[in-house]
Amino acid sequence: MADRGFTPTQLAARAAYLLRGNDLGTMTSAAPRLYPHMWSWDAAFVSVGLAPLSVERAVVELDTLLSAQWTNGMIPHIVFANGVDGYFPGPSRWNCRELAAHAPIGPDTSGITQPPVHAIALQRILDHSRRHGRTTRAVAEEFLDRRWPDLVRWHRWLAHARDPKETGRITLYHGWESGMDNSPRWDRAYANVIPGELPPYQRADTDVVTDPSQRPSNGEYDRYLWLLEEMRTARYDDYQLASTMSFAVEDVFVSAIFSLACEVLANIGEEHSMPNADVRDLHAWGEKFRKGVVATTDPRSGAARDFDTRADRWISTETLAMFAPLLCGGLSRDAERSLLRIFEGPRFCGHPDLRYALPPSTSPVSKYFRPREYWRGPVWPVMSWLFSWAFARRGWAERALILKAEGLRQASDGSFAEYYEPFTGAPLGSMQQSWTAASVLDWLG
Ligand code: 9WN
Repeated sequence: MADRGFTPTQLAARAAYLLRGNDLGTMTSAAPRLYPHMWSWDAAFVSVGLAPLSVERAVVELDTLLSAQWTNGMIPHIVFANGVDGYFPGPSRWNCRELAAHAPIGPDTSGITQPPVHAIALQRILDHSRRHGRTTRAVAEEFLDRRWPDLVRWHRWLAHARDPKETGRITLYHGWESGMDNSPRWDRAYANVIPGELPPYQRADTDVVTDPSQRPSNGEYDRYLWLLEEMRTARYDDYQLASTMSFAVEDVFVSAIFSLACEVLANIGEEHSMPNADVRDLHAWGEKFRKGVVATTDPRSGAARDFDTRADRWISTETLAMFAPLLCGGLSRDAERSLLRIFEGPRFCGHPDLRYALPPSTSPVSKYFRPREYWRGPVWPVMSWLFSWAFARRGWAERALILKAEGLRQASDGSFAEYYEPFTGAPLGSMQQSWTAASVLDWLG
């Protein structure tokens, strides 16, 4: 499958080696230098990649993450590795231990959340465990029994605390919660975030990625840090955040992920005879959030939109977010076909100048497109993986295979970059990014 560079066997070996290198014991750093801690959605994708290597180790990864779950149900976006420095904002800037009533007693965490992809990881772990003997299967099943209530609590928190207006869409109070930090999706919402007096700070990311054009700007960082100040003032209280944050958007992509994750978890629950009431709730949330996603779409093109609740304005962008309904379903046949045509056509994967037929984070024809700048254009391998996994689940085997083949061609340079320049295929951002290796391992597994 590789068109140059490493063969699939070599690539799999290197990906496994990378994950071992990034393994801090009971957590895998998202990347060795830029992100030396555990990130929530990274950890889920990482366990997808660990599962074919060791079901036991994949379980440990999710266990570590869930041990940092807040008492209100939130899974925090960062679990800080003990005694590891080198990332800003670190534990003292968040100060959750002091300020947040729901923060865990054990590990230090950030005070925000990230997309709920964890049920996907659990499913992959259970799938792999079935290929093994009784002992490994028992490890996966014991984990499921033990952590089921926590996973349901996580979903319940999202369904309630993060849908205060009951729209069937998840509200975010920080762009970092979307995982697509500086996507053009958030530009207008961020324009309304006016930083006041900020405690002094020094970025650490630009020491690692020394080309500043690949990272968010200083102006963007001021806003990120200002939102953090607002959260500290609200003491990270769900109720307070809903009324006081100057950034509050309904994220259609996270909502679609949530809908599908609810269905995945409900199916696991059914298969493993988990409490009926939980399974019922999960299906109901799956349905409610699918409807919430579809309600944002253009009836003809099927393209989805985010919503800025502070400005009371829809956010239409030519970014990955417009494809949210392809993840969770629910569109009419015509709208779905039309959205697939956009995904595969010249505005995205079929753009004639692309090096690989993979979805760029922002369409190359959008006026906001920047080919090297973080979530404003580059291709993110883990997003290609997510779409290929979701397409396979929706029964679109051929489409899933194309994404996988192209994703592997892109990865065959062996850098396992965080993101890639869409036209040249140049690796950008952090090298040896864990979730890139994990995507490759799942594809090759
Ligand atoms: C802030 C770890 C994380 C990913 C996010 C990605 C980036 C952090 C940063 O790195 O965000 O959370 O410092 O830029 O945007 O999706 O989870 O890989």
